[in-house]
Amino acid sequence: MTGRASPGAFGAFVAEWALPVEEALRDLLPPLHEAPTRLHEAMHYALFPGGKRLRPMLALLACKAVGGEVRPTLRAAAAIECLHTYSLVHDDLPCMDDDDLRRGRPTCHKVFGEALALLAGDALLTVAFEGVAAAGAAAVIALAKGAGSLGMVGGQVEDLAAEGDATQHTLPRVQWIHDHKTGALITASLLVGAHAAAGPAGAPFSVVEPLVRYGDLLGRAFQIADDCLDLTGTAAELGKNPLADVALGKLTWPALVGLQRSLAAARQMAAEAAALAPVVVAAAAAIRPAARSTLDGAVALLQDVATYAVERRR
Ligand code: GRG
Repeated sequence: MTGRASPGAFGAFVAEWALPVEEALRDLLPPLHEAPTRLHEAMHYALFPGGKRLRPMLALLACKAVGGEVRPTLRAAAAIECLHTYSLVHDDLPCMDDDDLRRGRPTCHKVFGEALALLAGDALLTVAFEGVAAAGAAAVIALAKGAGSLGMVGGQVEDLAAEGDATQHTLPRVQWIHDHKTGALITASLLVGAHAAAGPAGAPFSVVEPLVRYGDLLGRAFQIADDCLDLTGTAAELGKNPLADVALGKLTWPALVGLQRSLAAARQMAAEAAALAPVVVAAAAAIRPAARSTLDGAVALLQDVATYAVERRR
């Protein structure tokens, strides 16, 4: 993962797993030369080169944090990135946010046309469920719930509805939208990793509960930081057009309380997430005492990624 703030243990973790994630993505995707080639080109175009690959890293990190083997979880982690990339492709469409720049390149529909971009998104969503099946039924359910109408898609619906409607512009409303549009998939990524580590029965409630609390705070902090970056970042840093939220009249934290208070809120939430890191790891250690030595480094990893979520520049 590139970008200025990728500190400490998490930076090292990303350096270790970035290439295997790329390999798992290529493994999961249909090859470019397979018919229908234009569709597969559009899928590859949207995925490579990627963005930060945060969600697959979160899945791998959660797997490690609950005492699992990271490598067998790569396919499920790659699946989450496919699903996330579908959401970006659809989010950029003219009927959504209508953007022409993503990950430093023209958006998928600008290159392949709207119909093919829509279908490439559909195919990325579908292949994601093929990939996550490797992590077991609990992981599939977690991903479906996080990505569906009660999660990401539901959040997107309300995000669009709030555009330009000042009556909806309140902090509880923006928080709800962030929790669903962004937080649900971030939490689901962690859950996929935890369920993959746990085997067929999935992770127990004692692990899931603190992990969900951690993920929800991380997701909130991440999206507030995203709203702030829309105001302070450049197209070169972000790989997408800055000031897009302002242009669309989006409901954002900075629009409601200003940039400085938003950043302070994001940092506070990241600190609260970081404070939960030992709780998550202790819950994992309670059910897997044998894994205690590998769990030692996991607290720092979970804490570093919380810092990264708010201090990043892209
Ligand atoms: C079903 C027609 C249809 C559309 C769905 C689900 C959806 C459209 C949109 C999802 C909502 C969305 C795009 C939320 C934004 C979340 C977010 C902050 C995305 C950017 O994530 P990063 O910064 O991006 O991790 P990279 O490029 O680094 O992966």
